[in-house]
Amino acid sequence: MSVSSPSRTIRIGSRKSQLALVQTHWVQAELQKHFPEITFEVEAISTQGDKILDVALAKIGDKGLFTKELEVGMLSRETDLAVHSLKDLPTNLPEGLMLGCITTRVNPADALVVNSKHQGQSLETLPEGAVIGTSSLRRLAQLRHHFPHLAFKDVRGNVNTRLAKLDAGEYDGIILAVAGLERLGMSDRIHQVIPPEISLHAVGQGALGIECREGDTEILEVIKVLEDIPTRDRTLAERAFLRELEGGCQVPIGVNTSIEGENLTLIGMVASLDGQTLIKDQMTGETAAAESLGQQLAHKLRQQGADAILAEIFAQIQRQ
Ligand code: DPM
Repeated sequence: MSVSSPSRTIRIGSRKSQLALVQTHWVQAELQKHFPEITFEVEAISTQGDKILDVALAKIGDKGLFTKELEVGMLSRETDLAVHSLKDLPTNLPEGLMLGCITTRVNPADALVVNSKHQGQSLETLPEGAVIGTSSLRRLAQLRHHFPHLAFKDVRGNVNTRLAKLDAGEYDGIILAVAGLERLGMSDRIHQVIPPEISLHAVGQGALGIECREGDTEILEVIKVLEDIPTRDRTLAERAFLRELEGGCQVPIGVNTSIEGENLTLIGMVASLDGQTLIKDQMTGETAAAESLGQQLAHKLRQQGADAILAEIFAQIQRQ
């Protein structure tokens, strides 16, 4: 059936969390604007990551925890595409599926949200032993490196659950992505936007990735209208860097990218969980060779000891 066929329905798979649904409904509305003759339907699907809430994310460690059920839906043709936070989409996709489109990135930084008793404080000024909630090894390692006076505790659940735990006093502060809070209309909870000098963001953070069946030219033609080329170049470099370091979604690897004219600069870091060792470097190259730039930076960090850090972390997680 052609794109212009009047009876065409395209089905979009989404996770059930509020944030996932906000993101998917945005994609649905944008596509609907471009293709008024097509019907776009959203199918909300529970993923493993939404169900297992009592085990630390790093321990589960499974790549694709938040994406697998959505992928099965596409392969069985119940859905035609899936909308993901790009940072939750593994760098290697199952056979038969592809990353068909990357949308415009919003602010990719991390944010500190504090319990009301700490209004006026920042990461620097929070008292000794203040408890910061995060399940991200990347955030943990970088914040430990810069703020050894703080204590860290795992926090799980969706954004609303985490905020409720913070407000109930279980934590003095929690770290969340600026992008998620903004999309949920909760920008007022952002207490401090953490600069890249302190916390390099996760690969793909702040962008959406639309996954579809490989070679599904009809769907590719539709979703292409949402593609943002600078974001695509930046995140392809970031994803190549992560892929080359063999990192799953739960490793202390952070990045930052910027584009100036034809040039793309990629900053990358790998840190040990105690924050003691932090390897960070950067490279600049042509945007046209974004993926190769990511691979080269990964090799550069390897030469500086990144492999040993990642091997040690993997062993530590297995022992837990
Ligand atoms: C991934 C991580 C986290 C999510 C790890 C990381 C955060 C887990 C945590 C790969 N996925 O960032 O180092 O802090 O406990 C996630 C969020 C968003 C997408 C929430 C968040 C929203 C931002 C976006 C969970 N996935 O990071 O606060 O769409 O980029």
